[in-house]
Amino acid sequence: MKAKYYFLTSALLLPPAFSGEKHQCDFLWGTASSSYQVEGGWNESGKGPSNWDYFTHNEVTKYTIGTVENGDVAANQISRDVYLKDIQLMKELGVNSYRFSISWSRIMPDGVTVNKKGLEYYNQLIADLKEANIEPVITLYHWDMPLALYKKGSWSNPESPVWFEKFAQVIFDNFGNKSHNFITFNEPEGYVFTLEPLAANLIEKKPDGYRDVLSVASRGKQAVALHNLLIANAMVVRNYHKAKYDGRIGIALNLSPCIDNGHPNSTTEQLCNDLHNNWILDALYKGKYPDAVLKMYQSAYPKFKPTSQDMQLITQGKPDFIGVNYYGPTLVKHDKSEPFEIGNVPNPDKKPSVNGPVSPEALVTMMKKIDAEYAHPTFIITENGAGFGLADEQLDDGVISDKLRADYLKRHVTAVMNAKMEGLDIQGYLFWSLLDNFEWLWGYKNRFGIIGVDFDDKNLKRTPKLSYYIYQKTIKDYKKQCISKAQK
Ligand code: GCO
Repeated sequence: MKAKYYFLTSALLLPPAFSGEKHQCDFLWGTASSSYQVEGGWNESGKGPSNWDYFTHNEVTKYTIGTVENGDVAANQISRDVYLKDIQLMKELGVNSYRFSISWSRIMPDGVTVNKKGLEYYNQLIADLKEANIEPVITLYHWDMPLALYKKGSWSNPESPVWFEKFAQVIFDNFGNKSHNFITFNEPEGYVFTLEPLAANLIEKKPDGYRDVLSVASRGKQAVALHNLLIANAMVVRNYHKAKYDGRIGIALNLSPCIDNGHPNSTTEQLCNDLHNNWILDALYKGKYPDAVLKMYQSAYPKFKPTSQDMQLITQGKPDFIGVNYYGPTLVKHDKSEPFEIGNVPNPDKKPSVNGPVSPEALVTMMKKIDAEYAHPTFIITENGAGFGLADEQLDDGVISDKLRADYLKRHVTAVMNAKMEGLDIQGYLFWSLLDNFEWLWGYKNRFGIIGVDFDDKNLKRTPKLSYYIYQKTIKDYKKQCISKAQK
């Protein structure tokens, strides 16, 4: 990059603000992505249609951002020529891992039959990453499933755990020995309770589609779907462990601590945390759902009757690590007119990010609480990132000058590494995301990449941003201070 940037941003480039003990070199430094958001090739390599092809081809983004957008091409990583250049950029960045997800409908186009060409694509991608000394961190489910299965009711269908178990088995049979890190599900709470029902409501033109998904009636019904998903999680974790692969398997959770600044520890704050964060953590680590929320769901939807055998299975299939997807805290206040009487407090930041207020401190406080409450789990930060809008994406002398994202990244890495030095078992930091990509209901409008993608250019030109260089320097500095296992 241009020398000018080193000069201008010297404050951001100061060595990381920790001088504690050395940490182990096998820490995962990386970036994260997902199949539908970056691959494109929606009907290539024998891929079948997915739920997301269905949502976007039914113009779901028209109802959210006013334009019709989709992941048909996205960042075109289905092309080996294209992704090899991205891998080169990863190499130069200095990362040692890359989180991506496998498109279920590329592997099983109709939800049943295995598509060899789909397997070949991922086999090659894994080989190319490893050739570059980049460890693949493989997510099995980042929200896209074969349309045939979605049409059968998605996770609400009691057969869904078996569908997923079969898919996971194909992945383990083919790639179980090729990666040391697997993730079963990405952000099941946010997806099952909110995003998928919202997408469905929007394309069905349901009046009040937004408010509906927040209601206790909708959430009670979706609790059944999430329960099935947690059973699927347990079955797949168990199978992975039984086969004794040389690796670990975790789950990536959307974790955002609810904070009621006006009334710390209020019932509003507690309820919000139980709804969004503790619902899954309690099920996994305590074999039960938070009582108050369970009662609300059951009174709204009496068919939701988790059995004690189910809960036992869920807690026996504990993940080897918690993947923390953290963007910012959720600020709340009591408000009688809102569902669950939880009102949202607007983001108070002067230059707000679209995914909540910037607070590395809240991440550390949350992880310390989880550490104490759930028997010291291993953590990997599986997503952390920010998008501050177009003002933070302007080209300046060949580099996209995303100062706010660069600052966000730097502050979060510092906080995470300090928390690690203080004793939390944190084994990786994966930034969301390497590239600008298809941001679900918000299309290409919201950008999160440390590398810009020009979606108007036929070659989808990549341009590293300031945050890319800041991350590069940060990783380099931490690597200088690490100690290999043998030395310990
Ligand atoms: C999520 C997903 C990602 C998003 C990212 C930025 O959290 O929504 O895991 O797919 O793109 O979080 O919003």
